[in-house]
Amino acid sequence: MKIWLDGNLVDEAAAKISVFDHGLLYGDGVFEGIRFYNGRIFRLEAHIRRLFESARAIVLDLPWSQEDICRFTCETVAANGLSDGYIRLVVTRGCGELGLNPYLCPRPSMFIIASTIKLYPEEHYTNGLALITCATRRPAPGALMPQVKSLNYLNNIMAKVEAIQANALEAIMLNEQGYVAECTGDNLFIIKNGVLLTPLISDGALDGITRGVILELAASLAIPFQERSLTRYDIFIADECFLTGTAAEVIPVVSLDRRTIGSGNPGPLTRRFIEGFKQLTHSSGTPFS
Ligand code: PXG
Repeated sequence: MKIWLDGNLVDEAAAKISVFDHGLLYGDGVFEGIRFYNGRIFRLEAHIRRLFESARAIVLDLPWSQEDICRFTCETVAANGLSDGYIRLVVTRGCGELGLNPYLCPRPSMFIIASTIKLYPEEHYTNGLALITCATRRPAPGALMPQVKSLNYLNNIMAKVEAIQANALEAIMLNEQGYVAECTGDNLFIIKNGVLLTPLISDGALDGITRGVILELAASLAIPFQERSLTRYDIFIADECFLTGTAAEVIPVVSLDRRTIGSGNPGPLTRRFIEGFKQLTHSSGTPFS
Protein backbone atom coordinates (compact mmCIF):
# COMPACT_ATOMS: atom_id res chain seq x y z
CA MET A 1 0.00 0.00 0.00
CA LYS A 2 1.23 3.50 -0.89
CA ILE A 3 0.60 6.28 1.59
CA TRP A 4 0.78 9.98 0.71
CA LEU A 5 2.87 11.65 3.42
CA ASP A 6 3.95 15.28 3.28
CA GLY A 7 4.32 15.41 -0.46
CA ASN A 8 5.55 11.89 -1.24
CA LEU A 9 3.91 8.57 -1.97
CA VAL A 10 5.76 6.17 0.32
CA ASP A 11 5.47 2.51 1.25
CA GLU A 12 3.25 1.74 4.22
CA ALA A 13 6.29 0.67 6.30
CA ALA A 14 7.94 4.04 5.69
CA ALA A 15 4.85 6.10 6.52
CA LYS A 16 5.84 7.25 10.02
CA ILE A 17 4.93 10.22 12.19
CA SER A 18 7.21 11.62 14.91
CA VAL A 19 6.46 11.07 18.60
CA PHE A 20 6.77 14.86 18.88
CA ASP A 21 3.85 15.44 16.52
CA HIS A 22 1.15 17.31 18.42
CA GLY A 23 -1.48 15.32 16.57
CA LEU A 24 -0.29 12.31 18.56
CA LEU A 25 0.68 14.13 21.77
CA TYR A 26 -2.52 16.17 22.11
CA GLY A 27 -4.99 15.03 19.47
CA ASP A 28 -4.26 18.38 17.81
CA GLY A 29 -5.33 18.01 14.20
CA VAL A 30 -8.25 17.38 11.87
CA PHE A 31 -9.32 14.59 9.53
CA GLU A 32 -11.75 13.43 6.88
CA GLY A 33 -13.15 10.05 5.90
CA ILE A 34 -14.06 9.90 2.19
CA ARG A 35 -15.39 7.13 -0.07
CA PHE A 36 -14.72 6.26 -3.66
CA TYR A 37 -16.98 4.13 -5.82
CA ASN A 38 -16.44 2.82 -9.33
CA GLY A 39 -13.30 4.84 -9.92
CA ARG A 40 -14.76 8.13 -8.65
CA ILE A 41 -14.38 9.93 -5.35
CA PHE A 42 -17.77 10.81 -3.87
CA ARG A 43 -18.29 14.43 -2.82
CA LEU A 44 -14.53 15.07 -2.69
CA GLU A 45 -14.81 18.87 -2.84
CA ALA A 46 -17.36 18.93 0.01
CA HIS A 47 -15.07 16.83 2.22
CA ILE A 48 -12.05 19.02 1.49
CA ARG A 49 -14.13 22.16 2.15
CA ARG A 50 -15.14 20.72 5.54
CA LEU A 51 -11.48 19.84 6.25
CA PHE A 52 -10.56 23.50 5.67
CA GLU A 53 -13.38 24.66 7.93
CA SER A 54 -12.27 22.26 10.69
CA ALA A 55 -8.67 23.50 10.28
CA ARG A 56 -9.75 27.15 10.33
CA ALA A 57 -11.76 26.52 13.50
CA ILE A 58 -8.68 25.21 15.34
CA VAL A 59 -6.34 27.92 13.96
CA LEU A 60 -4.44 25.45 11.80
CA ASP A 61 -3.15 27.08 8.62
CA LEU A 62 -2.85 24.62 5.79
CA PRO A 63 0.08 25.21 3.41
CA TRP A 64 -1.89 23.64 0.53
CA SER A 65 -4.92 24.84 -1.42
CA GLN A 66 -8.20 22.89 -1.57
CA GLU A 67 -7.36 22.06 -5.20
CA ASP A 68 -3.91 20.76 -4.17
CA ILE A 69 -5.44 18.45 -1.57
CA CYS A 70 -8.06 17.16 -4.03
CA ARG A 71 -5.21 16.38 -6.44
CA PHE A 72 -3.08 14.63 -3.78
CA THR A 73 -6.11 12.56 -2.77
CA CYS A 74 -6.72 11.48 -6.37
CA GLU A 75 -3.03 10.59 -6.80
CA THR A 76 -3.10 8.46 -3.66
CA VAL A 77 -6.14 6.49 -4.73
CA ALA A 78 -4.76 5.99 -8.25
CA ALA A 79 -1.42 4.77 -6.84
CA ASN A 80 -3.17 1.97 -4.93
CA GLY A 81 -5.05 0.47 -7.85
CA LEU A 82 -8.42 0.31 -6.09
CA SER A 83 -11.74 1.20 -7.72
CA ASP A 84 -13.86 1.17 -4.53
CA GLY A 85 -12.75 2.02 -1.01
CA TYR A 86 -12.23 4.46 1.80
CA ILE A 87 -9.84 7.36 2.20
CA ARG A 88 -8.55 8.60 5.52
CA LEU A 89 -7.02 12.05 5.20
CA VAL A 90 -5.35 13.42 8.36
CA VAL A 91 -3.73 16.76 9.04
CA THR A 92 -1.76 17.01 12.28
CA ARG A 93 -0.42 20.15 13.94
CA GLY A 94 3.06 18.81 13.17
CA CYS A 95 6.20 18.46 15.27
CA GLY A 96 7.00 20.83 18.06
CA GLU A 97 8.42 21.01 21.56
CA LEU A 98 6.46 19.48 24.42
CA GLY A 99 3.70 21.71 25.73
CA LEU A 100 0.25 22.53 24.41
CA ASN A 101 1.31 25.66 22.52
CA PRO A 102 0.47 24.96 18.86
CA TYR A 103 2.59 27.94 17.76
CA LEU A 104 5.64 25.81 18.63
CA CYS A 105 4.84 23.62 15.63
CA PRO A 106 6.10 25.31 12.47
CA ARG A 107 4.49 23.07 9.88
CA PRO A 108 1.50 20.72 9.81
CA SER A 109 1.85 17.17 8.52
CA MET A 110 -0.64 15.53 6.22
CA PHE A 111 -1.09 11.91 5.29
CA ILE A 112 -3.61 10.19 3.06
CA ILE A 113 -4.49 6.49 3.25
CA ALA A 114 -6.58 4.83 0.51
CA SER A 115 -7.90 1.51 1.76
CA THR A 116 -11.21 -0.23 2.41
CA ILE A 117 -13.69 -0.11 5.30
CA LYS A 118 -16.64 -2.23 6.40
CA LEU A 119 -18.40 -0.60 9.31
CA TYR A 120 -21.35 -2.92 9.90
CA PRO A 121 -22.02 -6.54 8.90
CA GLU A 122 -24.12 -6.84 5.72
CA GLU A 123 -27.09 -8.45 7.52
CA HIS A 124 -27.82 -5.15 9.31
CA TYR A 125 -28.31 -3.35 5.98
CA THR A 126 -31.11 -5.84 5.29
CA ASN A 127 -32.53 -6.33 8.80
CA GLY A 128 -31.62 -3.06 10.52
CA LEU A 129 -29.54 -2.05 13.53
CA ALA A 130 -30.41 -2.08 17.23
CA LEU A 131 -29.30 1.14 18.95
CA ILE A 132 -28.85 2.07 22.57
CA THR A 133 -28.76 5.50 24.18
CA CYS A 134 -25.41 6.00 25.87
CA ALA A 135 -24.63 8.00 28.99
CA THR A 136 -21.69 9.81 27.36
CA ARG A 137 -22.95 13.20 26.16
CA ARG A 138 -21.85 15.20 23.13
CA PRO A 139 -19.66 18.02 24.40
CA ALA A 140 -21.22 21.47 24.63
CA PRO A 141 -20.06 23.83 21.84
CA GLY A 142 -18.32 25.92 24.49
CA ALA A 143 -16.20 22.91 25.50
CA LEU A 144 -15.25 21.24 22.22
CA MET A 145 -16.92 22.45 19.02
CA PRO A 146 -18.86 19.37 17.84
CA GLN A 147 -18.68 20.45 14.18
CA VAL A 148 -14.91 20.21 14.08
CA LYS A 149 -13.78 16.84 12.78
CA SER A 150 -10.75 16.87 15.04
CA LEU A 151 -8.37 14.15 16.16
CA ASN A 152 -10.04 14.33 19.60
CA TYR A 153 -12.43 11.38 19.22
CA LEU A 154 -12.31 10.05 22.79
CA ASN A 155 -15.82 11.30 23.44
CA ASN A 156 -17.15 9.22 20.55
CA ILE A 157 -14.90 6.27 21.42
CA MET A 158 -16.21 6.15 25.00
CA ALA A 159 -19.75 6.22 23.61
CA LYS A 160 -18.83 3.39 21.22
CA VAL A 161 -17.47 1.37 24.19
CA GLU A 162 -20.85 1.75 25.88
CA ALA A 163 -22.58 0.49 22.75
CA ILE A 164 -20.32 -2.54 22.43
CA GLN A 165 -20.63 -3.37 26.14
CA ALA A 166 -24.42 -3.30 25.71
CA ASN A 167 -24.15 -5.63 22.69
CA ALA A 168 -25.13 -2.89 20.25
CA LEU A 169 -23.18 -1.66 17.26
CA GLU A 170 -24.02 2.02 17.56
CA ALA A 171 -25.26 4.41 20.25
CA ILE A 172 -27.32 7.58 20.27
CA MET A 173 -25.54 10.48 21.92
CA LEU A 174 -27.59 13.21 23.59
CA ASN A 175 -26.37 16.75 24.12
CA GLU A 176 -26.14 18.44 27.52
CA GLN A 177 -29.81 19.50 27.22
CA GLY A 178 -30.94 15.91 26.60
CA TYR A 179 -31.72 16.37 22.90
CA VAL A 180 -30.54 13.78 20.39
CA ALA A 181 -27.34 14.95 18.70
CA GLU A 182 -26.23 11.99 16.57
CA CYS A 183 -24.56 8.60 16.94
CA THR A 184 -20.86 7.96 17.64
CA GLY A 185 -19.90 8.10 13.97
CA ASP A 186 -23.17 8.54 12.09
CA ASN A 187 -25.96 11.10 11.75
CA LEU A 188 -29.52 10.07 12.62
CA PHE A 189 -32.80 10.48 10.74
CA ILE A 190 -36.38 9.50 11.55
CA ILE A 191 -39.54 9.49 9.47
CA LYS A 192 -42.85 10.42 11.10
CA ASN A 193 -46.09 10.69 9.12
CA GLY A 194 -44.18 10.92 5.85
CA VAL A 195 -41.86 13.73 7.05
CA LEU A 196 -38.10 13.23 7.28
CA LEU A 197 -36.63 14.67 10.49
CA THR A 198 -33.03 15.04 11.65
CA PRO A 199 -31.40 16.85 14.60
CA LEU A 200 -30.14 20.40 14.13
CA ILE A 201 -26.41 20.90 13.71
CA SER A 202 -26.70 23.29 16.67
CA ASP A 203 -27.88 20.34 18.81
CA GLY A 204 -24.40 18.81 18.45
CA ALA A 205 -24.57 16.85 15.20
CA LEU A 206 -21.64 16.80 12.82
CA ASP A 207 -22.60 18.49 9.54
CA GLY A 208 -22.27 15.14 7.79
CA ILE A 209 -21.67 15.02 4.05
CA THR A 210 -23.98 11.99 3.81
CA ARG A 211 -26.57 13.85 5.91
CA GLY A 212 -26.45 16.64 3.31
CA VAL A 213 -26.87 14.15 0.48
CA ILE A 214 -29.97 12.69 2.17
CA LEU A 215 -31.52 16.16 2.51
CA GLU A 216 -30.82 16.78 -1.21
CA LEU A 217 -32.39 13.41 -2.04
CA ALA A 218 -35.46 14.23 0.05
CA ALA A 219 -35.90 17.45 -1.94
CA SER A 220 -35.55 15.65 -5.26
CA LEU A 221 -37.96 12.86 -4.19
CA ALA A 222 -40.43 15.51 -2.93
CA ILE A 223 -40.31 14.03 0.58
CA PRO A 224 -40.90 16.85 3.09
CA PHE A 225 -38.08 17.29 5.61
CA GLN A 226 -37.24 19.34 8.65
CA GLU A 227 -34.15 19.83 10.80
CA ARG A 228 -35.30 20.19 14.39
CA SER A 229 -34.56 19.25 17.99
CA LEU A 230 -35.45 15.62 18.67
CA THR A 231 -35.75 13.64 21.90
CA ARG A 232 -35.72 9.89 22.53
CA TYR A 233 -39.53 10.14 22.58
CA ASP A 234 -39.51 11.19 18.92
CA ILE A 235 -37.47 8.11 18.05
CA PHE A 236 -39.65 5.74 20.10
CA ILE A 237 -42.75 6.93 18.24
CA ALA A 238 -41.11 7.24 14.80
CA ASP A 239 -42.36 5.22 11.83
CA GLU A 240 -38.83 4.66 10.50
CA CYS A 241 -35.27 5.42 11.49
CA PHE A 242 -31.90 5.25 9.75
CA LEU A 243 -28.30 6.40 10.13
CA THR A 244 -25.97 8.00 7.61
CA GLY A 245 -22.21 8.31 7.35
CA THR A 246 -19.44 8.02 4.80
CA ALA A 247 -18.35 4.69 6.22
CA ALA A 248 -21.83 3.39 7.17
CA GLU A 249 -23.59 4.83 4.06
CA VAL A 250 -27.35 4.58 4.80
CA ILE A 251 -28.34 1.89 7.31
CA PRO A 252 -31.80 1.16 8.76
CA VAL A 253 -32.44 1.21 12.52
CA VAL A 254 -35.17 -1.03 13.96
CA SER A 255 -34.90 -0.54 17.71
CA LEU A 256 -33.70 1.84 20.40
CA ASP A 257 -32.98 0.63 23.94
CA ARG A 258 -34.71 -2.67 23.04
CA ARG A 259 -37.93 -0.87 22.06
CA THR A 260 -39.10 -1.58 18.53
CA ILE A 261 -39.25 1.39 16.15
CA GLY A 262 -42.21 1.39 13.72
CA SER A 263 -42.86 -2.08 12.29
CA GLY A 264 -39.49 -3.40 13.48
CA ASN A 265 -38.35 -3.72 9.87
CA PRO A 266 -36.55 -1.29 7.57
CA GLY A 267 -39.27 1.05 6.31
CA PRO A 268 -40.31 1.91 2.74
CA LEU A 269 -38.94 5.47 2.73
CA THR A 270 -35.68 4.25 4.28
CA ARG A 271 -35.39 1.79 1.39
CA ARG A 272 -35.94 4.61 -1.10
CA PHE A 273 -33.13 6.63 0.50
CA ILE A 274 -30.82 3.60 0.46
CA GLU A 275 -31.59 3.07 -3.24
CA GLY A 276 -31.29 6.78 -4.13
CA PHE A 277 -27.99 7.04 -2.27
CA LYS A 278 -26.62 3.98 -4.05
CA GLN A 279 -27.56 5.41 -7.44
CA LEU A 280 -25.83 8.71 -6.64
CA THR A 281 -22.64 7.11 -5.36
CA HIS A 282 -22.40 5.01 -8.51
CA SER A 283 -23.21 7.76 -10.98
CA SER A 284 -21.31 10.83 -9.71
CA GLY A 285 -17.97 11.85 -8.26
CA THR A 286 -14.48 13.00 -9.17
CA PRO A 287 -12.58 10.57 -11.43
CA PHE A 288 -9.09 9.90 -10.06
CA SER A 289 -7.27 8.48 -13.03
N1 PXG B 1 -20.92 12.04 13.05
C1 PXG B 1 -19.64 11.90 13.43
C2 PXG B 1 -19.26 12.21 14.83
C3 PXG B 1 -18.68 11.48 12.50
O1 PXG B 1 -17.42 11.36 12.86
C4 PXG B 1 -20.45 11.35 10.83
C5 PXG B 1 -21.33 11.79 11.78
C6 PXG B 1 -20.94 11.16 9.43
O2 PXG B 1 -20.47 12.21 8.59
P1 PXG B 1 -20.19 12.00 7.04
O3 PXG B 1 -19.63 13.30 6.60
O4 PXG B 1 -19.19 10.88 6.93
O5 PXG B 1 -21.48 11.68 6.41
C7 PXG B 1 -19.09 11.17 11.18
C8 PXG B 1 -18.14 10.65 10.14
C9 PXG B 1 -13.37 6.85 10.29
C10 PXG B 1 -14.69 7.31 10.75
O6 PXG B 1 -12.86 5.87 10.81
C11 PXG B 1 -15.16 8.58 10.42
C12 PXG B 1 -16.39 9.02 10.88
C13 PXG B 1 -17.13 8.19 11.64
C14 PXG B 1 -16.66 6.93 11.99
C15 PXG B 1 -15.43 6.48 11.53
O7 PXG B 1 -12.81 7.45 9.36
N2 PXG B 1 -16.85 10.28 10.57
